[in-house]
Amino acid sequence: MKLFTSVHDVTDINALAAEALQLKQNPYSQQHLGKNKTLGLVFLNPSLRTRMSTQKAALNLGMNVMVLNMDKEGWALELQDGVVMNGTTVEHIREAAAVLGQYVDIIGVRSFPGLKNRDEDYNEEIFNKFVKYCGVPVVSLESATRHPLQSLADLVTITELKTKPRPKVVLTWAPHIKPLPQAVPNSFAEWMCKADVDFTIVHPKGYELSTDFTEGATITHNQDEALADADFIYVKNWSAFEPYGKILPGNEDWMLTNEKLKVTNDAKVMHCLPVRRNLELSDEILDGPSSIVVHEAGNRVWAAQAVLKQMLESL
Ligand code: AN0
Ligand code: CP
Repeated sequence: MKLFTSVHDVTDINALAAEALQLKQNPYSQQHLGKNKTLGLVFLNPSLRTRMSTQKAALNLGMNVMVLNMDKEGWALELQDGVVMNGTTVEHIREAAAVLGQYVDIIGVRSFPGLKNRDEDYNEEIFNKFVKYCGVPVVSLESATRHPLQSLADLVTITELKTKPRPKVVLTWAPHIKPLPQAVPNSFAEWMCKADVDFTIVHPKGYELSTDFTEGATITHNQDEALADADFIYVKNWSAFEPYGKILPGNEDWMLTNEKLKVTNDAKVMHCLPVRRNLELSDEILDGPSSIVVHEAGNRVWAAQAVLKQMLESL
């Protein structure tokens, strides 16, 4: 594997999830693969889980890791071609990415959407320029439209904890006070549409995701009906795709509660984290027996390790 940006970069998602679970059983079995190999992690935005779990995964494989918080520690990046750089930007992404590629064998990049210009975000301009100019394999640490390491960890978690061959999985929109990217729900949707699950997406009218990510999903606006008999509930806020990046008024009652869980099949509740308590998800759920959010975050290590392993094997 030379590129990990979406579900389309993976030939067999179930095999990759199985490999992650194998690595969980035996984390240090592949240390030879990463000897004298270096992973560079480049962050243009904050991160706790992706940062720590991907480093841990690389260390488990015997790699060295270097982290650059580009937004705080790097030079201000110019992205446009052909401009006179007489403003605030100091270094062009052409040189910055190419130079990083000289120092490391694999690069991870986190680059959130601006949520202002939909075409720019959905064309993945920043991420794709890194891929184009760095010259080494690239793994997405969440780009403008997708978060594949998260989605793989989510698939690993569902595979690990399911109690029937084809569980019902429901992605439910949750309230938030800030406009958040569609990357996590887009990505979760495209992975679940390929997984062995019955997949439903439920959200208030106006929060339709791009259909590029949801083919095969059942999409509804009635939360109670969608939650009926669910085995896994994936809670996430996202801003509107149209009008792009906006929060629509109302919908505060979409926060998940224990009362709403009563119609489910004793569902396990997932969230990628970070989560705003009592806005997106209630204390009673996060502190109760239904929540598997910390377990899910733990599985980020094995997801990242499975991906890095396949990349190291193809170097
Ligand atoms: C980000 C998002 O929703 O994409 C990162 C989630 C992993 N969340 C926030 O910005 C709160
Ligand atoms: N879920 C996730 O990617 O968390 P971080 O933003 O903290 O990395």
